[in-house]
Amino acid sequence: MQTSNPIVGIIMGSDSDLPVMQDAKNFLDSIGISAEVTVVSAHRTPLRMVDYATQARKRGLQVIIAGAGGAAHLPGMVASLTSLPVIGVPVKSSNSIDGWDSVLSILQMPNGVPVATVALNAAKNAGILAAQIIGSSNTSVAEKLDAFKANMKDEVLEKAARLQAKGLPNSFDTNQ
Ligand code: RP5
Repeated sequence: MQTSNPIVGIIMGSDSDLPVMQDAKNFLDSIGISAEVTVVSAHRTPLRMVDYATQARKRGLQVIIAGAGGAAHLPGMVASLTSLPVIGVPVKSSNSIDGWDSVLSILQMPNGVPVATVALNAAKNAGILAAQIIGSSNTSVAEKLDAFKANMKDEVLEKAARLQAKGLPNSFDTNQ
């Protein structure tokens, strides 16, 4: 399927990362941000990685979300090749020891080459953060993010009300 004028690039080291990375695409779809999705491997296709990162800005991308597992060098290497913001998603993959390897490979970048690293497998947060970056200069996206946050607040208040309805003590809400 062709995505018209994608402004977010979602890349991952292998198609085995897709079950995690799909959450980023789903969130961006839900607020109407066009995103493309493909496989780019730092180790298996290094020249494709260089091409993707160096062409990203002129192709119209504004943010790159990169997910990988194990020796997860894709986000950091892409960040070294572009001045676009790069959000890294550590994936607990078949070649991960316990997930810490993926987290630390993406998190511990040297000064000068930041990667905004989300939690293990937290691709939805990567999608939200990408939208927030775009929303900093796009009012329509910002309004959708405000609605998303307001909805989260309502959900939490409903959860609190459900606990209270079970008779659990909650003097905080009772006394508001
Ligand atoms: C990493 O190796 C990929 O990002 C993936 O998380 C992991 C396993 O890849 P496959 O062996 O499933 O292709 O580079």
